[in-house]
Amino acid sequence: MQSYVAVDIGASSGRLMLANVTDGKLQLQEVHRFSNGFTEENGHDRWNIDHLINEIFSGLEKIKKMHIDHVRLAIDTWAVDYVLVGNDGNKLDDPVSYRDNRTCNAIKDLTSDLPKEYIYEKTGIQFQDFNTLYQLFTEDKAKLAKTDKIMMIPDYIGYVLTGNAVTEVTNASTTQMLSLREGLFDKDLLKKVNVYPDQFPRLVEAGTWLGNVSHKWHMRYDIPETEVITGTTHDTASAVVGTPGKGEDWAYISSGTWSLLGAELDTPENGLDAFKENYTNEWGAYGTYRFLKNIMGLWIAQCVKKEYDNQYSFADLAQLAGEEKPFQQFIDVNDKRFSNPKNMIQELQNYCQETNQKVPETPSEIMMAIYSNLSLFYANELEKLGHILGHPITTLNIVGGGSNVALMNQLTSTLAKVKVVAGPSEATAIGNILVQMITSGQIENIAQGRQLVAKSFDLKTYEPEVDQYNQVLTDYQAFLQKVAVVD
Ligand code: LFR
Repeated sequence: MQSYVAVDIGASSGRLMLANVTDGKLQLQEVHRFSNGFTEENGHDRWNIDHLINEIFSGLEKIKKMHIDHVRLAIDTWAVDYVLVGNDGNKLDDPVSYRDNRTCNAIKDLTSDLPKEYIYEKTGIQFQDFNTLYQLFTEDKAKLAKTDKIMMIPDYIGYVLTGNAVTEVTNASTTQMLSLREGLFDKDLLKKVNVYPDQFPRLVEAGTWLGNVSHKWHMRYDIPETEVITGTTHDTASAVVGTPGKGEDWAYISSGTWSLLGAELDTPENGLDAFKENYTNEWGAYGTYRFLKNIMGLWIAQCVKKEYDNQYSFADLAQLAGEEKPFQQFIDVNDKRFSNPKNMIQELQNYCQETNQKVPETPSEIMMAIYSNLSLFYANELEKLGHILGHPITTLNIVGGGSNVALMNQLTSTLAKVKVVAGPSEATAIGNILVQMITSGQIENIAQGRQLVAKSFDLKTYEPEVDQYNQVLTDYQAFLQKVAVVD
């Protein structure tokens, strides 16, 4: 029986999930979990990439102890961040986090002589100041000149493991430097940020063999023989593959640190409406596109949880929220101020005070403010998504850790008047595994993979509660208009 390992690393934690197919069902087991986060080092918020790599080996050692001698493995992580590698093949520095504030003016500066419309028409990618394009724009020029290779985080990890370097497209598309038309890095955009096409390892599709974990690692660690596949290296791309969507009119939310809300498309949608609403066309597995919007997501809850000294679990926090009435205040959860504040609770409270609304004080009030406003934001975006795509969304598949928050699933269903199908919460690891199974020839395509997911995991369905909160969404939309920042 073939064993697969998904190395799935998000902004707050990473883990190794071991998988196989038993009795026609996909079985998943978490064998190792470790923390992730950025800390300030040399003036910037940086990821400790060596720590992440060491943890992968610790996880593989556990697998070997389970008497598994051979595995296939693929890595997925968050997007946009990169490692600069010098001529000696070693990293020049720890990678800077996309939440570092070095790029806060970069969109304005870069687009002063290169219109946004031009960049969007070329790339179809949303404007986020943390995109690789703007990070490279603010990068130390001397360091860039010393850079032999620029590698996205999961590609770099794959390179350290195997010695082979590639640039996988699902993640590379988030750089905002790939040309939709040519399917390659866009020379003009690269020039604008002082990098050359050959500084990126060759582009590959998701589902490409990378190589075996190098001999040198076997000398140091007691690990199984490990064949590395370059899968959907972007965690969101993996999550979409692992979403059991059915029919034509479904949308998804991959709900983790971020909530990524969108639809899977066969052709990019980079027209004026999509541009105005800042929707993105990230490249997916097997020629698909992730047409989506980034929403601040559970990051807000993760920060709050830490600020309460982790005395509550996420389940506790959801229960506390349930003690309050929803919609006691409106919050634009995508306001940049929530991206990396010194103190999230304080930031939420200041926001409510500045907008003359009830200030949430207790953990219950804070949590309900977060969940009800995320649901409102989702419902508002679903309406826009339906408008841009030219058909209403009838089913919303919510996957990822956030799919466990029943309260939010129900509120979203009612506000957006859609059926919500919640689960699996492990969609990212599952999508990572499905792509490995396709590469290995164990299943044929995504459709077959999704059938396997639907058969293997319990999904919960929520229907709209009739006549509840009819006016709330309209009032929220009016509120967003009022507080909108024009740039
Ligand atoms: C989710 C995610 C999003 C990306 C953000 C930053 O984990 O990968 O898709 O926009 O992180 O990389």
